[in-house]
Amino acid sequence: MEPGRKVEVFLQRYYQPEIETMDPAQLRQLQSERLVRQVRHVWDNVPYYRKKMEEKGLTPDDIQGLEDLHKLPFLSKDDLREAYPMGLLATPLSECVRIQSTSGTTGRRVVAFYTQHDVDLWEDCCARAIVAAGGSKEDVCQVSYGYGLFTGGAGLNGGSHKVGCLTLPMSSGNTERQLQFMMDLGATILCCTPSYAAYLGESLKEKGYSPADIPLRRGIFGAEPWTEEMRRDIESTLGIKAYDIYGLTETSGPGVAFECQEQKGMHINEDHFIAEIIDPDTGEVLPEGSKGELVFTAITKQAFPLLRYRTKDICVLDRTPCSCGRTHVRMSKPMGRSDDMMIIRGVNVFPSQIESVLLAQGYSANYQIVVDRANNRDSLDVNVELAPEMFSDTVREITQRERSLEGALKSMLGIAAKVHLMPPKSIQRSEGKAVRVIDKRKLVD
Ligand code: DLL
Repeated sequence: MEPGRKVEVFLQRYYQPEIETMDPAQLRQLQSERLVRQVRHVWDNVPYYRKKMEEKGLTPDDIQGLEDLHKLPFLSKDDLREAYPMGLLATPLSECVRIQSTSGTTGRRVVAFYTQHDVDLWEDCCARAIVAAGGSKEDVCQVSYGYGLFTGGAGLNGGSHKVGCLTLPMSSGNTERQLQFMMDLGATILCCTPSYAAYLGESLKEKGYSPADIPLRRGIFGAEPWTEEMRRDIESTLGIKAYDIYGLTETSGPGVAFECQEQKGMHINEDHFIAEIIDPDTGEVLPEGSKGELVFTAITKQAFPLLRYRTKDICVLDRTPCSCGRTHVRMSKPMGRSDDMMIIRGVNVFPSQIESVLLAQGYSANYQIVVDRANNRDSLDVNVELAPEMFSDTVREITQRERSLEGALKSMLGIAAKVHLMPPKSIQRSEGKAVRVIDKRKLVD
């Protein structure tokens, strides 16, 4: 156990035990029935989807169960753009009670619609995640994901209510007040992005507090990639156990998958989502255990039910039994997105590879990757912040540190990177999803 981490007590094992531990054959049967019903629902109500099925020569009768899933066409972000804003809506607008949306820096935003039934099921998924992390009605749950259009705040807020936690709807930002409320109101669970958790940990230390001074016991972090090294870092600075949670706006938001206390991947809520892994280049469905792009079919959503939606997240599914007793399949941490992968001098580079080298060498996750191109040659620069105690090093020591990091990066990536060590606090902190890659080649194209 990390120093400063408090003792863990699990008062409740599951939020919906009958579903979370359902016999796998029964679960497949449930998925089949729901799939058949959902295909009929989109066929009847979404002309856009009906056309896509017709183009493949399909009618709902061709989908009799899970074994026919592969026949359905994929949906991608391009379809969402084309059908924006309401072309994929499957219920009358008057049945919808909510929208949420992505932060979408490029292209059109994704707008997802929810009926009250959809909100309920989504909150159940988030409640499962909170209970799996050891949460119960005895907890005070500080939700520091952004509220508003982003799904993080709304989803965890709803889940926390369902579990019966006292919910602190902090939203992101105002770090001073976050720490004050955490202490004054006795927050035991923190929900936010891992980069904001790291920032809160850093601010706590700066204020002269130790992990033992705060009541927090667990964190539920997601919405962006984070490495095991970053998990250990956050766990020790906040004195908690940190759990991963995954989801995307298109499928409702957080809670599509979550970690249990075993932390051997995230259980996908398979009664609501069917997961497949495909080859991102050919679209071919890959055998279980293969690494590829995750595809989801939402089988219970009413208003915005995407079928075979390509997430672009690259991961592996694992069906080996989990000792927590949950029977739902587990997904690995996304190893990056197929559209996150940078090709630098012909080599595939994922930001997560760079992050694990930095954290393994004792640096924090405050870094920025800058890719550029001059004279037809790609350059890779990594700006890394020094911890205050390293900053006093001599120029020679700093240069040595830079060379050592460059060596480690070269052996991880197979290509050379230039490292620049920067003064403490020189890289902007993130209150939501961190922006760690600046690809100037893309800005020019
Ligand atoms: O980030 C939903 C969410 C909110 C998940 C709070 C977890 C907690 P979007 O903004 O639509 O939705 O972004 C979805 O974020 O396709 C992944 O690439 C990435 N992502 C989400 N969770 C994780 C995670 C929310 N645990 C996109 N690890 C997804 C790595 C994640 N990447």
